[in-house]
Amino acid sequence: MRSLSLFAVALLGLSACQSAERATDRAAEGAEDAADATVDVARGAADAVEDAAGAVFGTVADVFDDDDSAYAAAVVRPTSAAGASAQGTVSFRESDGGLMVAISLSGLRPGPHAIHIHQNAACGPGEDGTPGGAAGGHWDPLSSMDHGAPTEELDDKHLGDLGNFEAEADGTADMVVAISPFPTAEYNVAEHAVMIHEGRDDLESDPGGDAGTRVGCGVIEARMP
Ligand SMILES: [Cu+2]
Repeated sequence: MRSLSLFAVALLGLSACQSAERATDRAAEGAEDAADATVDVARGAADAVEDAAGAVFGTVADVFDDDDSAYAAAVVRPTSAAGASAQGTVSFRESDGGLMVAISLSGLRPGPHAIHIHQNAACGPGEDGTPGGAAGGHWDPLSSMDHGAPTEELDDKHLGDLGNFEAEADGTADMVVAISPFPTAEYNVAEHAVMIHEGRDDLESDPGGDAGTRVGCGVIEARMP
């Protein structure tokens, strides 16, 4: 618990602001928040997931509790990229002819970020050490072999091309983006990875939209019946 509290303080301090000076000022505040967080963690200990660094994230079951219309969801954690701190949740709902993607993230550089579904249900480094590389390339079950905008026709984009979203000045993003067309009945997003990139997707460059480093990733799980 002690290492968890220290980690929580560091995390709260870092995400609260980018200036080291202000982070110091916030440390006392962060300690109080961390104490509260510790209580919450203790309550959720039965299903909490602890990573190698001792950080505790929510579970996909928690995401489904919060979003009862979601059919698939992922808990996003930072990749191994230096300075990566993107974390939160992404959930997926069906809509008429499309897909609704609910994004709730923090620890982001303010501004636009690419979000994609990558092929593999894995978030670790690639064989060459690339952060998030184990997720492979964009999910492309229709073999379009063509990167594009999420609003393009199915043969002009990968199904995993979810476009961009905007992070606020405080590094958070809470929004729902609509992807259409998207054949949700035929293609399930589960058992793939949702990837958050450091940069903006230019919506055309093959194969990845020139979106930069992979900074956050989560394996997408289906809701159990
Ligand atoms: Cu990507």
